[in-house]
Amino acid sequence: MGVLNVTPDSFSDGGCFATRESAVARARKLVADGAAIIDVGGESTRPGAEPVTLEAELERVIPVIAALHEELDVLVSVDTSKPEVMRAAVGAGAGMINDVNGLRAPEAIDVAAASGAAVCVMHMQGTPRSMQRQPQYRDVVAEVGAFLSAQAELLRARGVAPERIVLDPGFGFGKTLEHNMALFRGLPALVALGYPVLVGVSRKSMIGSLLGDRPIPDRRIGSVAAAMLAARAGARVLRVHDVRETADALAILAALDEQATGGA
Ligand code: HH2
Repeated sequence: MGVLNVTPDSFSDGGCFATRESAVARARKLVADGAAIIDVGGESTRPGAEPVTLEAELERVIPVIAALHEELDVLVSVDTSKPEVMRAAVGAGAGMINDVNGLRAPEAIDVAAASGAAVCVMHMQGTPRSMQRQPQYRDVVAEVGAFLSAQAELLRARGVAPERIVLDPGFGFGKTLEHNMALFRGLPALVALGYPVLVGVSRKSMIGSLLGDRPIPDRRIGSVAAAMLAARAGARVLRVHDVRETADALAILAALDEQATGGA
């Protein structure tokens, strides 16, 4: 899954793809580099980010989603927590709804259930504005797993087929470095819940911290290494900014890793 932020303020690439033309060109490159899904977001969720109005978010993402749907043979995902944006995005051709709020708004469940789209349920403690102030868990893997299972059950009770559901522990969303590391090591337990797992650690502060406070432009290799380890732990979708580098790493993993190829 390649990240396409059509925002002025995303943490690593804000303002780079804010016009429709630059966004479509970026998506074309991500697909050429090996992305199977393009995740289009119009609201930054970086820690401390200010919410965006419905009108602004619609204006940013809908024309881009419609253009991608028309021009590219790729699954388009909409990264939003607003039910109205989900509905409009699906109408414009999105085949996946990616909600960092984990479908907690009852109307989001309604829209997702009616849409026929795939749904990514992500865990977040708090809201982007406040989430990094003092995240707390007794057992982060168990608590995140329980939330994701409960939301998946809600979706299934509304008729969403299990193969349409993807779970994501939400790295960096209301988690300290220790929480993120525990979750990463706990990925096999989340995979065991029985749904495809999505991992998004690309360029995030977790990678920067593990490399000794590395600035964002220098987190690429660390991000690729983490994506590769996530795949090895059973993650099925990797949400990344650097698609080409990640695809190369996964090709090597698939060719040379006994565990990844089932010993073949
Ligand atoms: N991370 C970000 C945004 N959306 N969605 C899912 N499912 N999982 C994630 O880990 C995830 C996500 C944050 O990254 P980015 O989009 O690059 O930054 P910003 O929120 O500043 O636009």
